[in-house]
Amino acid sequence: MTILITGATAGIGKATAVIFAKDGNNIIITGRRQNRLDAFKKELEEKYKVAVLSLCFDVTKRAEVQTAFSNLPDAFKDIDILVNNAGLASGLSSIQEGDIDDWEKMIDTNIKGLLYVTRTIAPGMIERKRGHIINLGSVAGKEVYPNGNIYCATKHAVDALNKSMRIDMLPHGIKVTSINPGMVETEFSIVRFHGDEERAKKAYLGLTPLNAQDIAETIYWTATRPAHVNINEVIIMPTAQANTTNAIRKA
Ligand code: NDP
Ligand code: 8X3
Repeated sequence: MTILITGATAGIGKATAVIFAKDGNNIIITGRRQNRLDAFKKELEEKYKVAVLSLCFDVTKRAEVQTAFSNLPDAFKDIDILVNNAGLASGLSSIQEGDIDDWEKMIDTNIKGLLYVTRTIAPGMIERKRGHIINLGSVAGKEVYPNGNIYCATKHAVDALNKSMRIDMLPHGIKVTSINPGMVETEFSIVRFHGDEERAKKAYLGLTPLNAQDIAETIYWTATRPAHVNINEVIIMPTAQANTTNAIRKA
């Protein structure tokens, strides 16, 4: 199979690429950081002897998305699985104090970026009557939490889009799944706090969060069910976190 994973330079996307590469699939990795893409492509090719295509582009730039997929080499043309993973939180502020640049970044990446990629890839799946779109939502797309406002709104949008895609893809036999994790320790909080690593660490203080591998395994599980089974959505939490506002932390 050919697996396209957006945002594969770090965290969940990177772990997902590894798990599918171990299985011998062709992998397309994307992200904005060329140096990371280059190193990761080499690592996957050498360790797992699979074909890897790296595409460096920003999912928020519509023209870049279209160009990136306009001329795929034959080995990568027939994308079987799209993992819409690229996404971020930027800032954690009340609605009255939030930075509008942060808001635009989240809306452009988590909603518009996901849409640009999906609009580009879905028609090929429909033509081939085969495919699976896996969207990274979040527990923040199921509930809200203090100061989470815009991030939560973008992930609620992903939740709605996931349900809509499921209906639109139904006649074409294309599977659609959303993965909705609670706290996962990746670069997510470092990005949310604009590079403040100390503040990012505090998000996970006193508890064991999920890790990228936990989510990659869940994505892989949904992608490897029999043809007649579609997992519509998964909510996956650390054992120490019940929902967005209740977590147990050791002193
Ligand atoms: P990371 O910050 O570790 O990874 C995010 C990835 O997204 C990177 O590869 C980054 O690549 C890519 N990315 C971000 N913005 C863009 C962009 N504009 N264009 C292209 N690629 C982009 O975070 P996670 O792995 O934790 O997050 C992955 C997904 O999981 C996100 O959608 C996130 O919302 C979701 N999620 C995360 C949770 C968590 O607690 N960590 C919980 C629930 C959901 P690059 O910077 O190279 O462009
Ligand atoms: C990330 C989970 O609760 O930190 O989507 O926003 S949370």
